[in-house]
Amino acid sequence: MRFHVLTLFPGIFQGPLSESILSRAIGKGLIEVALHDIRDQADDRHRTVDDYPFGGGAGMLMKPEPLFKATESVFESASLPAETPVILMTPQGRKLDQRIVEDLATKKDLVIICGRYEGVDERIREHLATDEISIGDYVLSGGELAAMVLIDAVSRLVPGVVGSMESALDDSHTTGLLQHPQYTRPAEFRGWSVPDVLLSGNHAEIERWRRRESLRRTALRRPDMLKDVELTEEDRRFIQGLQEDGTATA
Ligand code: 6GU
Repeated sequence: MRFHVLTLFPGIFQGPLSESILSRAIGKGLIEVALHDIRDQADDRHRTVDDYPFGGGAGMLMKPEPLFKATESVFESASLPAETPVILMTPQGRKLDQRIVEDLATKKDLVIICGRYEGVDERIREHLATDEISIGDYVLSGGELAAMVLIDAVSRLVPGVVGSMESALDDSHTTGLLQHPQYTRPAEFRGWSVPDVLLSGNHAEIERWRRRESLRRTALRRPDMLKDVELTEEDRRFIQGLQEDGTATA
């Protein structure tokens, strides 16, 4: 999987890409992150990449010419097929979720444009980007951190990036439910004990407990998620019981 990132601040990516899982994935050749400085495509003496909005108003906008040139140059030099997604990172985009991440993980290449938060010339949206993505309802100084979030989430789904031991399969959001509570040693810490069932060795009971705790936590913290998840009759009865005895609000 190759990510082609167009940014005014390539340095922002160095830290996250040089540590832990992503660094290893790059080392193993499972993912590639090519950083392109948009400023390299500015053609005036001052290497201008932004300008004032027509009609007035606060903030500067990204100019179209350097971004179009930078994108076209990436398509050409990497021989990208025309259908390669060009994603503009912007707070106005559709909100990223695991479903979108799973879809993007099926692509061979992604071109990612990091907008600055004041905005971009509308022609970039209309005639260059094929998709616009936001990572949530808050404002960042630029699209770089959002792009890094996207790259991390997508990379985890590339085969081999996350080891089978740390498998992404039962992560919160992959199952559609929040993850159940987890414990490690010691079995008692400052008087707080690990639930007995987890020490019981009874795997069927442990799975049942985990499912219920996932349901409980999701019902309590993210009830909106329950409508999109497949529930068994037993799941439904459990949730019903939570609502009746008030445990879900405890
Ligand atoms: Cl993609 N960009 C900016 N600037 N702010 C954001 C965002 C993106 N997603 C959430 N907030």
